[in-house]
Amino acid sequence: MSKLFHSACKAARSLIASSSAPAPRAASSLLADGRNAALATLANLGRNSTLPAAYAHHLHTNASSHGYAWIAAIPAAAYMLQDQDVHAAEMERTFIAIKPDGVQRGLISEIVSRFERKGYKLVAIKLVVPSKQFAEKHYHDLKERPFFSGLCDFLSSGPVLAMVWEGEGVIKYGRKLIGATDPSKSEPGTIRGDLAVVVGRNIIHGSDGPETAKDEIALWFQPKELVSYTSNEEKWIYGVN
Ligand code: IDP
Ligand code: MG
Repeated sequence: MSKLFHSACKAARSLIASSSAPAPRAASSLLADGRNAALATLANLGRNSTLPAAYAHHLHTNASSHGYAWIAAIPAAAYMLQDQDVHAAEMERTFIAIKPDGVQRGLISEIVSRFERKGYKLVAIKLVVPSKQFAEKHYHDLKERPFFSGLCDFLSSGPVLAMVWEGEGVIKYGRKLIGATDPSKSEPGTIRGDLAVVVGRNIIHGSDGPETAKDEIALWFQPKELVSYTSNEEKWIYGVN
């Protein structure tokens, strides 16, 4: 039920963003997903003049018999979509850092712009020089590797641009934007593929999964440094058809 509710919220947001709602699908798929529920809800709110009255009527006469009394909550959900915290809460976040080599080479704007242009949202950013102990915490899972000490020396050798980016699938796709660990094997078009040559100077770090993302964000940022806000572009970046 919460899945349906979630997708109804998304559909409602998309419909609010567009000036003309799409025509509804066949009545047989009524209530098959949250999108149709959201369409009917908006008809109820008088926002959608193109929805046939019979369609909305069908929804109402069937709602309680199918155990969909929760649908009454959707107008409230549509209203809540205006609340930036509600929206921010449903989005994935990842930790991205430009290492000292990337900062020194003047690649900050190039790298930030690749995440921005993709459609991800920057929710935290700061320039820091981490201590070696901090670098060792960050790379704790590599402590058995022969390059561990040199890697931590390097990360703590100068300014690092620490960031948190937010968006649907940002953890996995962020890694795609970054490219393979060894730049000699990274695809052209990726950050490391285009801008780096050797593994010891691969200019950028990105969390490799949901757990590491959570841990790394908590290591580098205090909760109050993470800024939840609604970007005006979101209604053009996200939507359902
Ligand atoms: P990742 O940065 O792509 O997640 P990891 O395997 O987590 O790659 O390694 C962390 C960092 O350690 C790499 O980004 C790279 O800077 C460094 N590193 C990885 N493998 C080697 C190596 O074989 N020699 C030297 N440094 C390495
Ligand atoms: Mg890693």
